[in-house]
Amino acid sequence: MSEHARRVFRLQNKFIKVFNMTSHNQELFDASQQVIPGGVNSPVRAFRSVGGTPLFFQRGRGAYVWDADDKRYIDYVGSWGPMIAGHCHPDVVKAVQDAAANGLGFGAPTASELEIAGLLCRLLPSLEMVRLVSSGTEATMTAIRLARGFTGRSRIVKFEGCYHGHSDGLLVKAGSGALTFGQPSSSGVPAEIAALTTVLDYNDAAGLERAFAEMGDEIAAVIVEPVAGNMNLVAPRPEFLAALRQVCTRHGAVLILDEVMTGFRVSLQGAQGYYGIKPDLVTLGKVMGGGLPAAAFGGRRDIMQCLAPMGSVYQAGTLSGNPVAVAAGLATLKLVQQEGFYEYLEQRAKQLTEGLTAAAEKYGIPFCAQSVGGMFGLYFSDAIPTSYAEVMSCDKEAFNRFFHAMLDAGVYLAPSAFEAGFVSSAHTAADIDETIAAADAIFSGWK
Ligand code: HOZ
Repeated sequence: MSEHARRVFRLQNKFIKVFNMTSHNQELFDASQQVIPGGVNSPVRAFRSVGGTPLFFQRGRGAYVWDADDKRYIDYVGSWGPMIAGHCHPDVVKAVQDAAANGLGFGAPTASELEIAGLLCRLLPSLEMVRLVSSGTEATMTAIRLARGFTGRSRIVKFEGCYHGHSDGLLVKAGSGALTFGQPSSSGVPAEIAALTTVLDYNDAAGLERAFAEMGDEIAAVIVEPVAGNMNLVAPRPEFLAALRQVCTRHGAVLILDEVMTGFRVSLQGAQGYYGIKPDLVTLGKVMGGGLPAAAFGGRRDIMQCLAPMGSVYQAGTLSGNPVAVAAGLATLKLVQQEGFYEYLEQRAKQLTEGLTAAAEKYGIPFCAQSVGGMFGLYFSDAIPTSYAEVMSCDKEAFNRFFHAMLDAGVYLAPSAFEAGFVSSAHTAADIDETIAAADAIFSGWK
């Protein structure tokens, strides 16, 4: 256990007596549950879906993380996406240190905000203007408000199993933790707010057309994960993406691509570049913050100009554009622009998914996997799911067993069957081979 973790634990132990515990993870979890609801600050981290004790991490380096017992894991969560260059990349750490030495925050404009805004607009052609915020939730929440302000309409459309952060109107039939715990619609969301959200089936172009035929003139925006990554990974059908663009244009609705997960993850131009779809608004987070809290939304100039102080749609934030977070983002965005970065990432992700699939096949286990750029999905199923319903019919218990066996073998996968996985440029071919060998050993004894 690190000195810091030890200090925290000693502090907690002033109030709580824990007997006969051998795992420091368990000790920390027991103590945490006394002062943090569920012992965690974000629900999926509690391991409720897979069972067992969550790991408390003390450090990370490259493709590896170490838990409170000092056990090393090959990490396929990468802080849920941001660690695209691996943990503690020296360039990112140096940029953060330099920025911190100049001031942790001003609540006033800085030149680095201009630099990252300009870079985002250059890298993503659909961004004519961009505003920085601190989290993906803030980005999506504000993009929705902006679309409503711009169109003067109230209704929004989302897709079952897609997760766009935890603002009220978006926590309706949501993915990620909401799905993991079987409560895809949160209590505390007023029915009147939820009623303004129409939920459709992901990848169902005909359903989308029908909804627009019925109420197209009420719809302010359609928000979608261009690759769904919060109900495991579901890749978009090309006709679905094309229909999204067509109906939004036809009916004057704002198409919001939620690229918090896919932005700078599936390609340098995100999913919009990967699939060739032009959104009206885009939300970004994760990679663009390099592991620190930076996120953004942006898009068409005529829409973005509706934002205060130019327009009447309000949004603000003390930490928006925080210089230390922006420095981490800029350093990370510099790394991903290096020649061959995404080819390497894609190769590692493919090596992993193909290797795991081949291992399972050897023992006749119904398992498949796929990747898009640097993100991947694993499914205990005969076929790769293309819809929410198909994801739900995968064998969740098999995933949970696999998850724990991999954890024992030193491989850290997302602790839920409903989350995508991530590789980084720090993962070597040898790391992936080690992961596949661990899975092979597990599958060889699978009953
Ligand atoms: N919403 C994240 C998974 N898609 C989980 C975030 C976290 O627990 O850090």
